[in-house]
Amino acid sequence: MQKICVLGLGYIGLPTASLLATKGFKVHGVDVNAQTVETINRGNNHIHEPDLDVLVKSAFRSGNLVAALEPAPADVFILAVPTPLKEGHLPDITYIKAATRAIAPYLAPGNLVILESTIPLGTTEKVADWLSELRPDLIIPPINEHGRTVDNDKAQIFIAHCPERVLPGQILKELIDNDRIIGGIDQSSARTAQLFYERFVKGNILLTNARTAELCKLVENAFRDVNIAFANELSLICEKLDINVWELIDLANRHPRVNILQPGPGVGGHCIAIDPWFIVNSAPDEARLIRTAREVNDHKPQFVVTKIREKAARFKKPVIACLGLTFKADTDDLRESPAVEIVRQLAIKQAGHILAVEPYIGTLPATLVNFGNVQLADLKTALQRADLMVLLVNHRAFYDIGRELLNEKVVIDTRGIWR
Ligand code: SAJ
Repeated sequence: MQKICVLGLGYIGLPTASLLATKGFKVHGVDVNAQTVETINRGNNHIHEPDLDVLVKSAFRSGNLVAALEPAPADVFILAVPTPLKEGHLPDITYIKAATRAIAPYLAPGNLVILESTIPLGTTEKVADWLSELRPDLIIPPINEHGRTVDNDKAQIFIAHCPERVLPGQILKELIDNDRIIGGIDQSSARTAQLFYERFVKGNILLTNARTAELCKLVENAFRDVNIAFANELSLICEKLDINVWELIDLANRHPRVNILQPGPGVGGHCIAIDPWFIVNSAPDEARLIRTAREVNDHKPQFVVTKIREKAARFKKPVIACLGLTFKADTDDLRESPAVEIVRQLAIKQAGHILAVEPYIGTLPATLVNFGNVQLADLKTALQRADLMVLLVNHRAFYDIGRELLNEKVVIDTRGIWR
């Protein structure tokens, strides 16, 4: 297992491909975006992640990482393509299907196919089915009449789901240190994938079947979503009852078995706001709490917008400083950011003139650029000009703002850093 083909050079695929290349594997990275391929083949990085630029550069310099638009023969194929939501909160596995089709002609006996993408229940089995159709000449681990895979000594292709679990902002460390779950389509697939991951992962490697691994990944993110929803719901309750939610949570967390997470302006990023829907979709009648948590978290930006508009209405020509646009602290990652959505809603509803303060970006994101009432500003300007200071992201830089500078302002702190 020396030659690796990685499909999808995004947030997971590129760090994985680069790491493998620096560990001495020969990596052929594939992406459908020609610009991405070009960037990587010049040794550059298109993903925002601490230290990834250094890793990509050293992978490129080692000569072990090459990017291309098409796959190539390999020992291991890793699928790290997106699985977004489509209309009606339904999972869209089009990219998984396209990637499966793309690798099919290159497969040879003994190859291992790994799905690292987050996938709905049963997708690993679907990939096995698709490959059987596309390559009838190969023996793919068969599925019995109950939809379960069965061990077959003669199987020529190994297939496993090994979900990524890395935290944006700490990807390089977590790729190596985190425990990994490997769900084999059959036992020999799981064991073969284990041999591969053991070569670069320091965490424990735990083997199971494909369906359990699929649900395990979804459950991890749904667990966090439900817990954040609990905190967000508390923030609404406290608002109504005029109680400081941050003090309340601090106090409740002094109980030895209570650990409430932090409320915020909503849940962003590409994972937690999406993956729980995959569970709801597979078990709609049973996943009631998981669905409600999603709804609670999705409602939070709207709640924040309403609160800002109410306070802004006190001013004739309100200037509203919105501090932070990213989806979480100390990153420049804007994916599915509730802060961006809040600013967009304020702009649409003409709530005032908006000064967006985001130290990690140089230009407004595309969704905000065409509004005449939104401009990017530095913190100093915002403190001078704003009537309302709205804290949307708990970036380190915002903790140090002198409280005396906020005295004259209306303050809305969605993250509780100025409590
Ligand atoms: N958030 C809160 N309150 C909190 C914690 C988080 O409002 O107490 C918000 C954040 O501000 C952000 C969102 O939740 O908008 C998600 O941030 P996060 O840091 O919790 O998680 P992600 O989306 O960056 O990464 C998650 C991780 N999953 C878990 O921690 C269970 C990561 O390990 C996964 O690999 C990643 O999703 C993924 O790719 O699935």
